[in-house]
Amino acid sequence: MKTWTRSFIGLGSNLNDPVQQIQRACEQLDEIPQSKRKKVSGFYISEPLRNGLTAPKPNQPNYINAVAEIHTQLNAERLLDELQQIEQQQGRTRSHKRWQSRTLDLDILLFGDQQILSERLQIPHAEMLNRNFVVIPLAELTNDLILPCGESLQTALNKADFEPLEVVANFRDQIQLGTEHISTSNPQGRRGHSA
Ligand code: A4P
Ligand code: MG
Repeated sequence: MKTWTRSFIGLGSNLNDPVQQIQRACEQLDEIPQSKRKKVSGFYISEPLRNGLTAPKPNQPNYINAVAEIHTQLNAERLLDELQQIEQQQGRTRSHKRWQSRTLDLDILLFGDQQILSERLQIPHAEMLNRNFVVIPLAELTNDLILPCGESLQTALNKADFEPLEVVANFRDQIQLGTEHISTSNPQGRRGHSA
């Protein structure tokens, strides 16, 4: 029997009705084979990242960011394929320019307790602990997470002293987890698709 991995996905959008884009993307996460969406954070509004401390604020709209927890039997590269397909379906275009506005960006933040560095993937996501729009929604979903580096998410959050963020919407059709207990690296999905 294949094992289940708990993964956290970062969602971001700043084009074409971002709240709607994130809502749709969360619904699409449910369609990924051999996977099950479990929880979605609130939808937070955040200013576009500056490319360096002294750089001016980029001339682009604010972002909506959220984090979703999914459990999957796929490996990380297959999961990335599925996420990129969802980005494409929602009109994501890519240019050579870094950090361009986008209808949808889906990043794998964490994949169980795995540390991956390949041509296509860096997990944990390289910048996640520096970004309030990642750490704050992630902490909303799980308060006892130990990162693959051995540090707790709570410690990382306390150290960073982030600017607070405002929740502007919530995911409709939130799944309640109840008292189910799941370990970080090898969770048992409640109703995963069969392999
Ligand atoms: N890739 C490597 N690791 C991963 C991973 N863990 N998850 C590779 C997903 N992809 C990963 O990504 C480029 C390549 O990264 C992929 O082909 C994949 O193989 P991309 O989505 O095409 O490009 P990108 O997202 O523009 O690049 P980058 O540098 O990853 O940007 P970020 O870090 O995603 O930042 N401001 C706010 N407020 N909120 C935001 O969400 N996002 C960005 C983009 C900038 N400013 C923002 C936000
Ligand atoms: Mg990306």
